[in-house]
Amino acid sequence: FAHSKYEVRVEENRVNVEILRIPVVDLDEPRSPASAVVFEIIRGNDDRSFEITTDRNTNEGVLCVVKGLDYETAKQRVLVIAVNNEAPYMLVPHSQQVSQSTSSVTVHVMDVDEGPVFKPCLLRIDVKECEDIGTSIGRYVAEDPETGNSEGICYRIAPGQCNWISIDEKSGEVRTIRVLDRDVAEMRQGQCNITVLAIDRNGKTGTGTIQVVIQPGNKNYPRILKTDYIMCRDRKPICLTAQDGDASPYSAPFVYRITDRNLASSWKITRHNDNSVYLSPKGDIPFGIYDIPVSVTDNGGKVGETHVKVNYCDCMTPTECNGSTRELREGSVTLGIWAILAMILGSLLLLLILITICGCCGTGVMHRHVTDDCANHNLIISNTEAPGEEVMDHNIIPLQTTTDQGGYGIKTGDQQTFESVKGRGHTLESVKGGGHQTLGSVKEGGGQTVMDTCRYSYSEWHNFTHPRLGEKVHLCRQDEEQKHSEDYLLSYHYEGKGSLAGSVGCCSDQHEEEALDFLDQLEPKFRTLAEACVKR
Ligand SMILES: [Ca+2]
Ligand SMILES: [Ca+2]
Ligand SMILES: [Ca+2]
Ligand SMILES: [Ca+2]
Repeated sequence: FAHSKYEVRVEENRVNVEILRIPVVDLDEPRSPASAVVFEIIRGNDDRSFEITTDRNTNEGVLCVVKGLDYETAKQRVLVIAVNNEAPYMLVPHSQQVSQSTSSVTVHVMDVDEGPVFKPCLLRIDVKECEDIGTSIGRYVAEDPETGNSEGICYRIAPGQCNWISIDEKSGEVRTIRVLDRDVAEMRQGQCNITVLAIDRNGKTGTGTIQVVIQPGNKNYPRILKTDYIMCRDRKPICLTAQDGDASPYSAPFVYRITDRNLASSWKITRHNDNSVYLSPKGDIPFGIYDIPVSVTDNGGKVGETHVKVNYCDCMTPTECNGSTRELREGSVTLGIWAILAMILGSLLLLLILITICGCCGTGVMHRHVTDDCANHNLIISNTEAPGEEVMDHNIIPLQTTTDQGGYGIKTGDQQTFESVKGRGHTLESVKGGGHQTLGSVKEGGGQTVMDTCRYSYSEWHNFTHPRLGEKVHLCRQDEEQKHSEDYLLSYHYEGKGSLAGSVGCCSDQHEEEALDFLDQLEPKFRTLAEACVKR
């Protein structure tokens, strides 16, 4: 070493700065391993704040600060540095050991005004759930390193954080500014880290962190969810289960108790598990509805009372247990849905039959005695807003005939009757008046026109309708494009298989009444059809 003592100055808290270069003198050949030197700090660097390296070009030792020094802890540091060659010393036999060359370095740490320091830098504060707003939950203070106390320091909460707490500017006291509740969406995590600033007189700041942790509280009392029960003659115990919105330890295990003294003497509760119990009658009790108040206590001591309604009944006749219990109410609702479905299906079936009947009569090849009764079977399709009985037959005078997409209109005073070509082909003429109903059907198929009328009961009607039917037949015959004829042929839908009657068209094959026995075995949906076409 050129010198045995060095003194340097460095500001506190600075890191990775070179503070000293230490030259050495070596008489060995330069730039050889014998002259290359290695420095070592052999004392005063227990905290490893310093490091020394060798500059290969100059063979100087370079002393650096690698960790911030603290003026308040130590104002100066004294290091002892040793130097060696990379190559071991070659000792002449019987000579003295070469003494190691050392040098001491005194490092003076210079004071810097620093911001206040929180102790600890992270403070955890546990808060019970649902405490009142403004509850003091702790104190968080910082010290100014220069003064060693908290005087003159003011505290703030850095903006843009969870808005749960406030800190007193002077005292550092921490209070809640909201009701902390883990059920609130933003508090579901149950904790939040909040950065707090401390500012000293000179405006230097230091930061610390408060970790607020919401401890679950006993907010809810347990309740029995299902309260309506039926108990039959077999007296099978009822399982009561309570629920509590809290987490452990403010939830299960629950303690159940019948709070009504009279009922407690006739009913008993036996434990099933932490959550549920069995409720059963103690001795012989009469059938009837029992309203049993049951209190449930959670592990935190919070009590909730629920009324359990037990319908103790014979269950031999189901109606006996009806009406007062939830299950049965639900059952009847289900039944209601099926009833509605059945009604809809029934309506559709009725419509189907109606269409089929129209089709059957419309074919006109059914040489059955279709009496005037046939008109009573759903065949009157009329938009009539009829005056009814008082309108006499002779009042019906054709005033106006319009052709509108195959439909005719007949006006009879205030009474309007429609003759309509319905669906894709069957012509239905319906006239209603004075309680008399008549049906006229016209069909054209494959160029052949067949006209069939159900038997007219009244000659007046015959006189009136005959010329009109003739006109209609004439119109049908005029249709040479077959388009209309096709329509007539497709007068009803195929209704599936399985019927003994096969199809409605089979009616045309039956010329004798005796051969129609199959009508007795028709499926229900064809029965009305059969009855409409056959007067039995
Ligand atoms: Ca310091
Ligand atoms: Ca300082
Ligand atoms: Ca300061
Ligand atoms: Ca609870």
